[in-house]
Amino acid sequence: MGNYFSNLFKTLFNIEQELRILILGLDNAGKTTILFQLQVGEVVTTVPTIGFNVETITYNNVKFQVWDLGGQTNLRPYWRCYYGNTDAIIYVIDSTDTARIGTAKKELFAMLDEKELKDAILLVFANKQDLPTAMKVEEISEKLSLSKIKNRTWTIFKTSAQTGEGLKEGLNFLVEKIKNR
Ligand SMILES: Nc1nc2c(ncn2[C@@H]2O[C@H](COP(=O)(O)OP(=O)(O)O)[C@@H](O)[C@H]2O)c(=O)[nH]1
Ligand SMILES: [Mg+2]
Repeated sequence: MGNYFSNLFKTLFNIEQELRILILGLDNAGKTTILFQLQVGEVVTTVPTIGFNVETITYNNVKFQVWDLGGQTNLRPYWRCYYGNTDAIIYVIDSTDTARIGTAKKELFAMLDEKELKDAILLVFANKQDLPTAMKVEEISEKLSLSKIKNRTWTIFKTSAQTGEGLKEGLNFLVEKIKNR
């Protein structure tokens, strides 16, 4: 799988411009697993003094940054340090977490409200689709009210960070949209 993504990245992200992609979602959604599944570079974890982890991988001109949403709302202002020039947000949902889908929605719309993220493409990953209790992608779409998102390119993919399902398709979508901007 590692090689596979490396090759994919070579062809997909072989673009001149710098790209910044945020991978966000509640804790336990599968963000770190996705990062490792991509295996395109070393994952560097930094803990800013204020106390939330930011994981970063860089592949050529593409930089992915990951942190957990939810939890302490007083950290929110510090997240802004990472928003600048964001091309895309990959929003990861634990499809088995029916209890927190409402929180996931609230956090998503709070992010989309951020002025600096207004031009970012949104890619939602309905993750953990390999598990039998996973909600279907349509249900997640509905519970997140994705159809209410206007003035932004967005889509939702079913994924499994475990098997790799859907990750390639998702990244393909991103690259196509970014190229056509
Ligand atoms: N079955 C299954 N487990 C997953 C998947 N993605 C992540 N996990 C598991 O869910 C837990 C949380 O994943 P992690 O990547 O740490 O979530 P994060 O908090 O969003 O970074 C770990 O035990 C992962 O192995 C998936 O697609 N399928
Ligand atoms: Mg993590």
